[in-house]
Amino acid sequence: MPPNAAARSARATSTSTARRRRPAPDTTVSSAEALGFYRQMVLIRRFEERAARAYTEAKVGGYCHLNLGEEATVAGLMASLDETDYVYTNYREHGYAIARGIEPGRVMAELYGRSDGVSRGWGGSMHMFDVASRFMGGYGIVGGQVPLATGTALAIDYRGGREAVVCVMGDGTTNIGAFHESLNIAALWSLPIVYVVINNGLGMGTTVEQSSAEPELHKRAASYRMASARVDGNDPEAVYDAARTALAGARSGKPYLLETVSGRLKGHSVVDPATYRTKEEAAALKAADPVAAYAVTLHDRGLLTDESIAEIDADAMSAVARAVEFADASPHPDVSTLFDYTYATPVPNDSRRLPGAALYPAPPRPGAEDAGAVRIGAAR
Ligand SMILES: Cc1ncc(C[n+]2csc(CCOP(=O)(O)OP(=O)(O)O)c2C)c(N)n1
Ligand SMILES: [Mg+2]
Repeated sequence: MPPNAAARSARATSTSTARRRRPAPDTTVSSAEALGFYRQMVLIRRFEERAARAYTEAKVGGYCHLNLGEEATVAGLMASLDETDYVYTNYREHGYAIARGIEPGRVMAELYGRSDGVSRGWGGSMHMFDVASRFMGGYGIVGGQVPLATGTALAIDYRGGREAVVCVMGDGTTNIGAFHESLNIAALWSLPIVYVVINNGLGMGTTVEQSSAEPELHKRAASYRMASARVDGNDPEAVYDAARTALAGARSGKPYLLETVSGRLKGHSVVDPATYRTKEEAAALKAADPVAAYAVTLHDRGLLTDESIAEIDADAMSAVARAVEFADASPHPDVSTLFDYTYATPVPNDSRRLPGAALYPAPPRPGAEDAGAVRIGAAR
Protein backbone atom coordinates (compact mmCIF):
# COMPACT_ATOMS: atom_id res chain seq x y z
CA MET A 1 0.00 0.00 0.00
CA PRO A 2 1.45 3.43 -0.83
CA PRO A 3 2.28 5.45 2.27
CA ASN A 4 -0.34 8.11 1.59
CA ALA A 5 -3.08 5.50 1.29
CA ALA A 6 -1.74 3.81 4.40
CA ALA A 7 -1.74 7.10 6.26
CA ARG A 8 -5.32 7.75 5.20
CA SER A 9 -6.57 4.33 6.16
CA ALA A 10 -4.67 4.40 9.45
CA ARG A 11 -6.25 7.76 10.28
CA ALA A 12 -9.68 6.58 9.27
CA THR A 13 -9.52 3.73 11.76
CA SER A 14 -7.73 5.59 14.56
CA THR A 15 -9.39 7.03 17.66
CA SER A 16 -10.02 10.75 18.07
CA THR A 17 -7.20 10.90 20.66
CA ALA A 18 -4.73 9.50 18.13
CA ARG A 19 -5.95 12.03 15.56
CA ARG A 20 -5.06 14.95 17.80
CA ARG A 21 -1.77 16.57 16.81
CA ARG A 22 1.01 15.01 18.85
CA PRO A 23 4.01 17.01 20.06
CA ALA A 24 7.43 15.97 18.80
CA PRO A 25 8.77 13.20 21.03
CA ASP A 26 11.85 13.43 23.18
CA THR A 27 14.45 13.20 20.42
CA THR A 28 17.33 15.21 19.06
CA VAL A 29 15.78 14.99 15.59
CA SER A 30 14.65 18.31 14.03
CA SER A 31 11.55 18.62 11.81
CA ALA A 32 13.77 18.93 8.73
CA GLU A 33 15.68 15.79 9.70
CA ALA A 34 12.44 13.90 10.33
CA LEU A 35 11.20 14.82 6.85
CA GLY A 36 14.58 13.79 5.44
CA PHE A 37 14.21 10.37 7.09
CA TYR A 38 10.76 9.96 5.60
CA ARG A 39 11.88 10.93 2.10
CA GLN A 40 14.74 8.48 2.28
CA MET A 41 12.54 5.67 3.58
CA VAL A 42 10.09 6.16 0.72
CA LEU A 43 12.92 6.26 -1.82
CA ILE A 44 14.39 3.00 -0.48
CA ARG A 45 10.93 1.38 -0.45
CA ARG A 46 10.27 2.32 -4.07
CA PHE A 47 13.79 1.37 -5.14
CA GLU A 48 13.50 -2.10 -3.59
CA GLU A 49 10.08 -2.73 -5.07
CA ARG A 50 11.47 -1.80 -8.48
CA ALA A 51 14.55 -4.00 -7.95
CA ALA A 52 12.26 -6.97 -7.23
CA ARG A 53 10.42 -6.28 -10.50
CA ALA A 54 13.68 -5.94 -12.42
CA TYR A 55 14.67 -9.36 -11.10
CA THR A 56 11.52 -10.94 -12.52
CA GLU A 57 12.30 -9.20 -15.83
CA ALA A 58 15.69 -11.00 -15.80
CA LYS A 59 17.52 -7.65 -15.70
CA VAL A 60 19.24 -8.62 -12.44
CA GLY A 61 21.36 -11.74 -12.10
CA GLY A 62 22.62 -13.65 -9.07
CA TYR A 63 21.16 -13.14 -5.62
CA CYS A 64 19.09 -10.17 -4.57
CA HIS A 65 18.13 -9.33 -0.98
CA LEU A 66 15.93 -6.34 -0.18
CA ASN A 67 15.67 -3.88 2.71
CA LEU A 68 11.85 -3.95 2.64
CA GLY A 69 10.72 -3.43 6.25
CA GLU A 70 14.12 -2.12 7.36
CA GLU A 71 13.83 1.38 5.85
CA ALA A 72 13.47 3.16 9.21
CA THR A 73 16.59 1.50 10.56
CA VAL A 74 18.58 2.31 7.43
CA ALA A 75 17.52 5.98 7.41
CA GLY A 76 18.09 6.59 11.13
CA LEU A 77 21.37 4.73 11.30
CA MET A 78 22.96 6.20 8.20
CA ALA A 79 22.02 9.76 9.20
CA SER A 80 23.99 9.32 12.42
CA LEU A 81 27.31 8.80 10.63
CA ASP A 82 29.93 11.38 9.78
CA GLU A 83 31.16 11.53 6.18
CA THR A 84 34.52 10.15 7.25
CA ASP A 85 33.11 7.09 9.04
CA TYR A 86 33.31 3.66 7.45
CA VAL A 87 30.32 1.40 6.78
CA TYR A 88 30.28 -2.36 6.35
CA THR A 89 27.09 -4.29 5.63
CA ASN A 90 26.00 -7.76 4.67
CA TYR A 91 24.45 -8.63 1.32
CA ARG A 92 21.16 -6.81 2.17
CA GLU A 93 22.68 -3.50 1.26
CA HIS A 94 20.95 -1.44 -1.45
CA GLY A 95 19.30 0.93 1.04
CA TYR A 96 22.55 1.56 2.90
CA ALA A 97 24.35 2.44 -0.34
CA ILE A 98 21.60 4.91 -1.31
CA ALA A 99 21.51 6.41 2.18
CA ARG A 100 25.30 6.82 2.06
CA GLY A 101 24.75 9.17 -0.86
CA ILE A 102 25.56 6.84 -3.75
CA GLU A 103 23.35 7.72 -6.73
CA PRO A 104 20.39 5.30 -7.01
CA GLY A 105 21.27 4.97 -10.71
CA ARG A 106 24.70 3.57 -9.82
CA VAL A 107 23.13 1.17 -7.34
CA MET A 108 20.58 -0.04 -9.90
CA ALA A 109 23.32 -0.31 -12.57
CA GLU A 110 25.27 -2.57 -10.21
CA LEU A 111 22.22 -4.80 -9.81
CA TYR A 112 22.04 -4.88 -13.61
CA GLY A 113 25.74 -5.81 -13.79
CA ARG A 114 26.61 -2.72 -15.85
CA SER A 115 29.86 -0.80 -16.07
CA ASP A 116 28.44 2.37 -14.44
CA GLY A 117 27.48 0.38 -11.36
CA VAL A 118 28.96 1.03 -7.92
CA SER A 119 31.42 -1.87 -8.42
CA ARG A 120 31.64 -1.36 -12.20
CA GLY A 121 29.20 -4.18 -12.71
CA TRP A 122 31.43 -6.91 -11.31
CA GLY A 123 29.90 -7.11 -7.82
CA GLY A 124 26.13 -7.25 -8.27
CA SER A 125 23.52 -6.80 -5.57
CA MET A 126 25.62 -8.28 -2.74
CA HIS A 127 29.01 -6.74 -3.45
CA MET A 128 28.89 -2.98 -3.68
CA PHE A 129 32.01 -1.08 -2.69
CA ASP A 130 32.68 2.64 -2.93
CA VAL A 131 35.89 4.05 -1.50
CA ALA A 132 34.80 7.67 -2.05
CA SER A 133 31.91 7.33 0.40
CA ARG A 134 33.77 4.87 2.62
CA PHE A 135 31.13 2.28 1.85
CA MET A 136 33.17 -0.87 2.35
CA GLY A 137 30.63 -3.40 1.08
CA GLY A 138 28.55 -5.69 0.67
CA TYR A 139 29.50 -9.30 1.82
CA GLY A 140 27.81 -12.55 0.84
CA ILE A 141 29.50 -14.69 3.47
CA VAL A 142 27.44 -14.38 6.64
CA GLY A 143 29.70 -12.54 9.11
CA GLY A 144 32.44 -11.99 6.50
CA GLN A 145 32.27 -8.24 7.10
CA VAL A 146 32.67 -8.45 10.89
CA PRO A 147 36.44 -9.16 11.19
CA LEU A 148 37.18 -6.79 8.29
CA ALA A 149 35.25 -3.98 9.97
CA THR A 150 37.06 -4.72 13.23
CA GLY A 151 40.38 -4.54 11.38
CA THR A 152 39.39 -1.18 9.94
CA ALA A 153 38.68 0.07 13.46
CA LEU A 154 42.13 -1.17 14.50
CA ALA A 155 43.70 0.76 11.60
CA ILE A 156 41.89 3.95 12.65
CA ASP A 157 43.06 3.48 16.22
CA TYR A 158 46.62 2.73 15.10
CA ARG A 159 46.76 5.93 13.06
CA GLY A 160 45.09 8.00 15.77
CA GLY A 161 42.06 9.02 13.66
CA ARG A 162 38.69 10.16 14.98
CA GLU A 163 36.59 8.18 12.51
CA ALA A 164 34.41 5.27 13.57
CA VAL A 165 33.28 2.09 11.87
CA VAL A 166 29.69 0.92 11.67
CA CYS A 167 29.36 -2.80 11.02
CA VAL A 168 25.85 -3.88 10.06
CA MET A 169 24.80 -7.52 10.25
CA GLY A 170 21.70 -9.67 10.66
CA ASP A 171 20.47 -11.47 13.77
CA GLY A 172 21.63 -14.84 12.40
CA THR A 173 25.18 -13.48 12.16
CA THR A 174 25.51 -13.30 15.95
CA ASN A 175 25.97 -17.09 15.97
CA ILE A 176 29.01 -17.01 13.70
CA GLY A 177 32.34 -17.51 15.49
CA ALA A 178 33.91 -14.42 13.91
CA PHE A 179 31.23 -12.27 15.59
CA HIS A 180 32.45 -13.31 19.04
CA GLU A 181 36.14 -13.13 18.15
CA SER A 182 35.64 -9.63 16.76
CA LEU A 183 33.66 -8.28 19.73
CA ASN A 184 36.22 -9.73 22.12
CA ILE A 185 39.18 -8.08 20.41
CA ALA A 186 37.30 -4.79 19.91
CA ALA A 187 36.56 -4.64 23.64
CA LEU A 188 40.08 -5.66 24.65
CA TRP A 189 41.67 -3.09 22.37
CA SER A 190 39.05 -0.31 22.82
CA LEU A 191 38.37 -0.02 19.09
CA PRO A 192 36.17 2.70 17.56
CA ILE A 193 33.41 0.47 16.21
CA VAL A 194 29.64 0.06 16.51
CA TYR A 195 28.28 -3.39 15.71
CA VAL A 196 24.67 -3.05 14.57
CA VAL A 197 22.50 -6.16 14.62
CA ILE A 198 19.45 -5.77 12.40
CA ASN A 199 17.10 -8.14 14.17
CA ASN A 200 14.43 -8.88 11.58
CA GLY A 201 13.40 -12.02 13.43
CA LEU A 202 14.75 -14.42 10.82
CA GLY A 203 17.93 -15.88 9.38
CA MET A 204 16.52 -17.16 6.07
CA GLY A 205 13.55 -19.19 7.44
CA THR A 206 14.87 -19.80 10.97
CA THR A 207 13.59 -17.62 13.79
CA VAL A 208 15.83 -15.93 16.33
CA GLU A 209 14.26 -18.03 19.09
CA GLN A 210 15.13 -21.23 17.21
CA SER A 211 18.73 -20.23 16.61
CA SER A 212 19.85 -18.08 19.55
CA ALA A 213 19.89 -19.35 23.14
CA GLU A 214 19.75 -15.69 24.23
CA PRO A 215 17.26 -14.13 21.81
CA GLU A 216 17.78 -10.63 23.23
CA LEU A 217 20.83 -10.28 21.07
CA HIS A 218 22.18 -7.02 22.51
CA LYS A 219 22.80 -8.90 25.77
CA ARG A 220 25.64 -10.80 24.10
CA ALA A 221 27.75 -7.68 24.54
CA ALA A 222 27.84 -8.40 28.29
CA SER A 223 30.22 -11.30 27.61
CA TYR A 224 32.75 -8.72 26.46
CA ARG A 225 31.87 -5.99 28.97
CA MET A 226 30.71 -3.93 26.03
CA ALA A 227 27.92 -1.33 26.22
CA SER A 228 24.79 -2.23 24.26
CA ALA A 229 21.14 -1.34 23.68
CA ARG A 230 18.06 -2.62 21.93
CA VAL A 231 15.94 -0.13 20.03
CA ASP A 232 12.74 -0.09 17.93
CA GLY A 233 14.01 -0.49 14.36
CA ASN A 234 10.68 0.72 12.97
CA ASP A 235 11.30 4.18 14.44
CA PRO A 236 14.00 6.10 12.53
CA GLU A 237 14.31 8.72 15.28
CA ALA A 238 14.90 6.12 17.99
CA VAL A 239 17.51 4.45 15.79
CA TYR A 240 19.19 7.79 15.05
CA ASP A 241 19.40 8.76 18.72
CA ALA A 242 20.66 5.34 19.79
CA ALA A 243 23.23 5.26 16.99
CA ARG A 244 24.53 8.74 17.92
CA THR A 245 25.03 7.58 21.51
CA ALA A 246 26.74 4.41 20.29
CA LEU A 247 29.02 6.34 17.93
CA ALA A 248 29.99 8.87 20.60
CA GLY A 249 31.05 5.93 22.79
CA ALA A 250 32.96 4.28 19.95
CA ARG A 251 34.87 7.47 19.16
CA SER A 252 36.05 7.59 22.75
CA GLY A 253 37.32 4.01 22.57
CA LYS A 254 34.22 2.21 23.81
CA PRO A 255 32.93 -0.20 21.17
CA TYR A 256 29.17 -0.73 21.21
CA LEU A 257 26.56 -3.31 20.21
CA LEU A 258 23.28 -1.84 18.98
CA GLU A 259 20.34 -4.14 18.23
CA THR A 260 17.48 -2.78 16.13
CA VAL A 261 14.22 -4.73 16.03
CA SER A 262 12.17 -4.61 12.85
CA GLY A 263 10.64 -7.04 10.36
CA ARG A 264 11.49 -8.43 6.94
CA LEU A 265 8.40 -7.70 4.88
CA LYS A 266 9.13 -10.30 2.16
CA GLY A 267 11.19 -13.44 1.75
CA HIS A 268 14.89 -13.83 2.51
CA SER A 269 15.74 -12.99 -1.10
CA VAL A 270 13.54 -12.10 -4.06
CA VAL A 271 13.11 -15.78 -4.99
CA ASP A 272 11.89 -16.83 -1.51
CA PRO A 273 8.08 -16.97 -1.26
CA ALA A 274 8.38 -17.17 2.57
CA THR A 275 5.88 -20.02 2.87
CA TYR A 276 7.17 -20.70 6.40
CA ARG A 277 5.37 -17.59 7.58
CA THR A 278 1.75 -17.84 8.75
CA LYS A 279 -0.93 -15.53 7.36
CA GLU A 280 -1.23 -13.92 10.79
CA GLU A 281 2.52 -13.21 10.94
CA ALA A 282 2.43 -11.65 7.47
CA ALA A 283 -0.57 -9.50 8.43
CA ALA A 284 1.15 -8.33 11.64
CA LEU A 285 4.23 -7.32 9.68
CA LYS A 286 2.15 -5.34 7.21
CA ALA A 287 0.33 -3.60 10.05
CA ALA A 288 3.67 -2.50 11.52
CA ASP A 289 5.04 -1.30 8.14
CA PRO A 290 7.55 1.40 9.16
CA VAL A 291 7.01 3.60 6.08
CA ALA A 292 3.24 3.83 6.54
CA ALA A 293 3.63 4.21 10.32
CA TYR A 294 6.09 7.09 10.00
CA ALA A 295 3.80 8.83 7.49
CA VAL A 296 1.05 8.74 10.12
CA THR A 297 3.43 9.96 12.85
CA LEU A 298 4.64 12.95 10.83
CA HIS A 299 1.12 13.73 9.63
CA ASP A 300 -0.11 13.79 13.21
CA ARG A 301 2.82 16.03 14.12
CA GLY A 302 1.76 18.46 11.41
CA LEU A 303 4.86 17.89 9.28
CA LEU A 304 3.14 16.05 6.43
CA THR A 305 -0.13 16.54 4.61
CA ASP A 306 -1.90 14.15 2.27
CA GLU A 307 -0.57 16.31 -0.58
CA SER A 308 3.05 16.30 0.57
CA ILE A 309 2.89 12.54 1.19
CA ALA A 310 1.74 12.06 -2.42
CA GLU A 311 4.44 14.45 -3.68
CA ILE A 312 7.23 12.65 -1.83
CA ASP A 313 6.01 9.36 -3.22
CA ALA A 314 5.91 10.77 -6.77
CA ASP A 315 9.46 12.14 -6.35
CA ALA A 316 10.69 8.73 -5.20
CA MET A 317 8.96 7.01 -8.12
CA SER A 318 10.59 9.33 -10.64
CA ALA A 319 14.03 8.99 -9.00
CA VAL A 320 13.68 5.22 -9.31
CA ALA A 321 12.48 5.49 -12.91
CA ARG A 322 15.59 7.57 -13.68
CA ALA A 323 17.76 4.97 -11.94
CA VAL A 324 16.30 2.22 -14.14
CA GLU A 325 16.84 4.31 -17.27
CA PHE A 326 20.45 4.95 -16.24
CA ALA A 327 21.06 1.25 -15.57
CA ASP A 328 19.47 0.19 -18.84
CA ALA A 329 21.60 2.64 -20.83
CA SER A 330 24.87 1.61 -19.17
CA PRO A 331 27.02 -0.84 -21.16
CA HIS A 332 27.99 -4.29 -19.90
CA PRO A 333 31.61 -4.37 -18.70
CA ASP A 334 34.15 -5.74 -21.13
CA VAL A 335 35.09 -9.33 -20.31
CA SER A 336 38.79 -8.43 -20.54
CA THR A 337 38.34 -6.42 -17.29
CA LEU A 338 37.05 -9.48 -15.41
CA PHE A 339 40.06 -9.76 -13.09
CA ASP A 340 41.00 -6.07 -12.98
CA TYR A 341 39.65 -5.47 -9.48
CA THR A 342 40.51 -8.77 -7.82
CA TYR A 343 43.66 -7.37 -6.20
CA ALA A 344 44.47 -3.88 -4.95
CA THR A 345 47.71 -3.82 -6.92
CA PRO A 346 48.38 -5.48 -10.27
CA VAL A 347 49.45 -9.09 -9.69
CA PRO A 348 50.92 -10.74 -12.76
CA ASN A 349 49.72 -14.25 -12.02
CA ASP A 350 48.23 -17.03 -14.08
CA SER A 351 44.78 -16.74 -12.58
CA ARG A 352 44.33 -13.45 -14.49
CA ARG A 353 43.83 -15.44 -17.67
CA LEU A 354 40.40 -15.45 -19.25
CA PRO A 355 37.96 -18.22 -18.36
CA GLY A 356 38.64 -21.37 -20.30
CA ALA A 357 42.37 -20.74 -20.68
CA ALA A 358 44.46 -23.53 -19.14
CA LEU A 359 46.45 -22.47 -16.07
CA TYR A 360 49.23 -25.00 -16.57
CA PRO A 361 50.54 -26.94 -19.59
CA ALA A 362 48.64 -30.18 -20.12
CA PRO A 363 50.34 -33.16 -18.41
CA PRO A 364 52.06 -35.63 -20.75
CA ARG A 365 49.91 -38.44 -22.05
CA PRO A 366 50.94 -41.93 -20.91
CA GLY A 367 53.58 -43.33 -23.20
CA ALA A 368 54.35 -39.99 -24.86
CA GLU A 369 58.04 -39.04 -25.18
CA ASP A 370 58.46 -35.90 -23.03
CA ALA A 371 61.75 -35.64 -21.19
CA GLY A 372 60.91 -32.23 -19.68
CA ALA A 373 57.58 -33.24 -18.11
CA VAL A 374 57.18 -32.83 -14.37
CA ARG A 375 56.42 -36.18 -12.78
CA ILE A 376 54.33 -35.91 -9.67
CA GLY A 377 55.97 -37.78 -6.80
CA ALA A 378 59.35 -37.90 -8.59
CA ALA A 379 62.40 -38.11 -6.33
CA ARG A 380 63.98 -34.73 -5.69
C1 LIG B 1 29.06 -18.53 6.32
C2 LIG B 1 27.73 -18.63 5.67
N1 LIG B 1 26.85 -19.55 6.10
C3 LIG B 1 25.63 -19.64 5.52
C4 LIG B 1 25.27 -18.81 4.51
C5 LIG B 1 23.89 -18.91 3.88
N2 LIG B 1 23.07 -17.78 4.36
C6 LIG B 1 22.92 -16.69 3.60
S1 LIG B 1 22.01 -15.54 4.38
C7 LIG B 1 21.79 -16.49 5.73
C8 LIG B 1 20.97 -15.99 6.89
C9 LIG B 1 21.56 -14.84 7.63
O1 LIG B 1 20.58 -14.24 8.44
P1 LIG B 1 20.79 -12.86 9.15
O2 LIG B 1 22.19 -12.74 9.64
O3 LIG B 1 19.72 -12.73 10.18
O4 LIG B 1 20.61 -11.77 8.00
P2 LIG B 1 19.31 -11.35 7.17
O5 LIG B 1 19.31 -12.17 5.92
O6 LIG B 1 18.11 -11.59 8.00
O7 LIG B 1 19.51 -9.91 6.83
C10 LIG B 1 22.42 -17.71 5.57
C11 LIG B 1 22.41 -18.77 6.58
C12 LIG B 1 26.22 -17.87 4.06
N3 LIG B 1 25.95 -17.00 3.09
N4 LIG B 1 27.42 -17.79 4.68
MG1 LIG C 1 17.84 -11.76 10.06
